[in-house]
Amino acid sequence: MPITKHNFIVTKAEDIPGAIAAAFHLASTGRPGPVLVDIPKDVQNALMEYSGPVMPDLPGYKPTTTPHPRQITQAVRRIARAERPVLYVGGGVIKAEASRELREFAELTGIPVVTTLMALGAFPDNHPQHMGMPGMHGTVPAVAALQRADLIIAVGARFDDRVTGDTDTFAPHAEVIHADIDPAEIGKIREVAVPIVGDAREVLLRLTKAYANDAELDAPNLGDWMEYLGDLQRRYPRGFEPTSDGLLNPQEVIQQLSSIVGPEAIYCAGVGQHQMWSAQFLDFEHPRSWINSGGAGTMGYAVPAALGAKAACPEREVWAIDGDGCFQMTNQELTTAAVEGFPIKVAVINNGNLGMVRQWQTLFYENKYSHTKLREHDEYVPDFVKLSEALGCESIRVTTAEGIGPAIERARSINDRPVVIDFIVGQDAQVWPMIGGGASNEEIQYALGLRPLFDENESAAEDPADIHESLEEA
Ligand SMILES: Cc1ncc(C[n+]2csc(CCOP(=O)(O)OP(=O)(O)O)c2C)c(N)n1
Ligand SMILES: [Mg+2]
Repeated sequence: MPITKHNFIVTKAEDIPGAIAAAFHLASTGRPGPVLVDIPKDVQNALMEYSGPVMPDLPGYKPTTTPHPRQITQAVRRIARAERPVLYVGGGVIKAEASRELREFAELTGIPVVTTLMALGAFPDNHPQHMGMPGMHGTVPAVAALQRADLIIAVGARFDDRVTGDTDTFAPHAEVIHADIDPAEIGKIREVAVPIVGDAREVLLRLTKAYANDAELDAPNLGDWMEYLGDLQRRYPRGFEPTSDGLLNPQEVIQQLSSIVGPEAIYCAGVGQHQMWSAQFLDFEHPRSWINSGGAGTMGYAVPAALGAKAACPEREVWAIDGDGCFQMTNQELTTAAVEGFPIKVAVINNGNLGMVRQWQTLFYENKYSHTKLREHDEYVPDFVKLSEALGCESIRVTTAEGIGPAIERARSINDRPVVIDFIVGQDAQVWPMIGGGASNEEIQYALGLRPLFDENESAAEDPADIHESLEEA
């Protein structure tokens, strides 16, 4: 039960059709989730009469998709009064196919948007109201938008600890409107002023309508707020420090991949630094172009996910961006990709380490690198190029910055089999910004030892030149 949305054991063959119909219905409606149907061997072997199709029979299961009108009215009233509102958008917006409705509501009200790891692509990265991803490796403006907000409008998001950091100091001045299709999420982590149970698309549609039709409501005046956040965007842009070992910058690999391949592709990631750099350095414009396991933290997810994406969308270019640790968990699936004809591309960000764990060892465990090293410098064991060839793929190794672009172009030109690129990158590159585990969002570091000041009074004091100087020192 704890790892499925629902599960059944079928004890009579006649019950199989009903159980399967119910399983698909449960898995794909309300808050989607996995359903297990356990069919024992004797039931599998039994004979039965089938007269389908069968409708699911689930009298107790009625997810609420239409939000209550009173909650919508209360929400828009609060939104109109807010001075520092923020839309905190989670993966539910993508599941509900609500990107267009999100954009309409955001543009009608002018409210800034933050999108979680699961929601990347729900709102275009290049939109001026987009502050980026909040949380442990989020942008400074996105974190500040939540911390300094007076109203958080959470849609399809669950106040995950990777977003809130220490909950006692999370968004201390904010009232919360929380919309989710799963009532169990509402108020679970954070006290809520206006709970809204409903499908994210329905909620956003109705918020937009209610807002536009209420003659008493003006658009909120957000000039100062947007200026404040815009200033943070200018002072804390996306960037990275060069590696200390002279090897490739992993961020540069991902940045180039994004600029060459573009936002029409589907990108899948494993878990670790490469996943966070992908979240940060890929430019997302559309929903359903980013697939990752989020809070489940499923290492080895990228290759199978890419296979699934390619099977579902054969006309789209599909890239797995994988870590060398994750890749060793599921690379054997490439045989299936090769044999069954799914020409996915895999970019292995090979830092020779369980890099995310190494990062914590560097920052919090006095450089005690225990059990994180996966290979010696310069020794390609396992050799991912040979391994991928053996699995039926074309493969390329890249060790220099000049090699990045041509390798990506070559991978794109091969469509009769999967392609693996083994990017040998530096082992000490770190994911910045960072908020330490369990720390307050106020403690965000932009780079090693560099704490941005995102209070109104402090913000004017800092100059971008100083930041770059401290970055170089760091
Ligand atoms: C099965 C499993 N074991 C351990 C972890 C903890 N973990 C999170 S990221 C990570 C390192 C992943 O290494 P790699 O795939 O090389 O990615 P990198 O961080 O180096 O980019 C580990 C061990 C996990 N999420 N899942
Ligand atoms: Mg690694």
